[in-house]
Amino acid sequence: MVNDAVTLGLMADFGREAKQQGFAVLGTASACEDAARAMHLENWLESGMHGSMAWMAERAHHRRSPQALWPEARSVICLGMSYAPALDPLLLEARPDLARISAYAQGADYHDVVKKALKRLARWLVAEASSGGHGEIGVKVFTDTAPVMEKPLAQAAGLGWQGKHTNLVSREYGSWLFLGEIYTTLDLPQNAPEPDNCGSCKACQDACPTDAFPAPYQLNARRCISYLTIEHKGAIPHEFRKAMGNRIYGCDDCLAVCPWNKFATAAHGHRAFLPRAELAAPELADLLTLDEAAFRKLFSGSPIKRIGHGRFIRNCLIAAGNSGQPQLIPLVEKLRGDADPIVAEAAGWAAGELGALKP
Ligand code: B12
Ligand code: SF4
Ligand code: SF4
Repeated sequence: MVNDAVTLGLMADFGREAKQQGFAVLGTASACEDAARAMHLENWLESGMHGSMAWMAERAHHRRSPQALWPEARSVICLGMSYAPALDPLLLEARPDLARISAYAQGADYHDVVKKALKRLARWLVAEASSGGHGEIGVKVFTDTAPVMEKPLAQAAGLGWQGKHTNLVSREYGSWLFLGEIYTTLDLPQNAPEPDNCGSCKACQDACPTDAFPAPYQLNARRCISYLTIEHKGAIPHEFRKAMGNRIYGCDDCLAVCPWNKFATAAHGHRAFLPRAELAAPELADLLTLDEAAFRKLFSGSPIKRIGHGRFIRNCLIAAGNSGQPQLIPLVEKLRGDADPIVAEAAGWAAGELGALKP
């Protein structure tokens, strides 16, 4: 039997190791089900707010709690890696000739960076637990893609709270944390959950260009530009096209306006997420000329490659239609004959929008 002091010592060493692996913050939560959390997920799915993300519903029975996914799990170690940007992500709003790529996607793909760091840490934990007398322990690591409710778990582990925009906000690292977890069979002491510090603020809700929040703490993904540009496969619904402006991949608006970000500096950011020069403020004209091979080359190692060439060009065409830049017309016209009907339709719309500017 291992005593509490040994476990606390192990976790103190683990904390140091996590920092070495690039994590800014960590905490521990229970793997048991939380009824309110599971109910909110159920309500959200029942109301269809997940849109076409069928994978959210398909494994909802696993997503509802850590033990539903892995009954042997006893504790969840939640970790956050910072990608705090050096520049305000809203700066490019006034530059319709340039495309806006969300801050999280201007550097390396976090799925790769966080997953690798989690695996290294999990291996360290297994080895140290074994040599420290805990015997053989089980671990599983996750970031983003698994059926795990990462934000409420991180709140329970004391990393921050779910703000009214639904993302986790940290007192120290603001809105700019990627989340990852290690589920383990180890019984670990738990952190106190972080209380909600939003107060009467509603800056994030007011900032949303598509009115995607039916109520505080609830997001209708079908209206969210992040969903429309990344997850949605068909034509972009007309009602959201103007509001998308020059955002071609994701959206940072509700995060960027959060007052808690004044404590998050770029110095906190992991260097893997420093913006690649060619992705910080790309010219729309350059992006519209990318063919499939050039798209793959430019976005190798970036999360943007996941949406594929067609969806990417569709997004750029919406931005072109919103740009008021008649010099883009020849590039847009060329894409009207594209074999992909979604691209061809978006090109037709953009040409109409730009043509309407001509006398
Ligand atoms: C699906 C998904 C999306 C969807 C839907 C987002 C959403 N809010 O659900 C879309 C595509 C829109 C999206 C967008 C983004 N995402 Co996303 N996404 C996810 C994913 C895969 C699942 C989230 C989920 O479980 N949603 C289901 C809902 C029900 O859960 P929830 O938001 O936690 O809801 C809680 C509250 O809203 C509350 N609640 C619900 N109803 C009610 C009712 C009342 C009355 C109350 C009080 C509370 C309440 O309870 C729920 C449970 O606690 C996670 C990864 C993961 N596995 O967790 C990443 C994740 C949330 N995304 C992430 C990021 C970075 C983003 C973007 C910022 C990317 C971008 N810049 O474009 C945007 C942010 C948009 C936004 N405002 O949320 C990060 C967030 C990190 C953080 N610090 O929080 C995550 C955690 C990925 C990661 N590993 O880092 N995302
Ligand atoms: S990411 Fe953009 S569109 Fe989505 S909820 Fe936030 S502000 Fe609204
Ligand atoms: S902008 Fe205001 S309401 Fe929104 S998450 Fe930040 S503190 Fe909370």
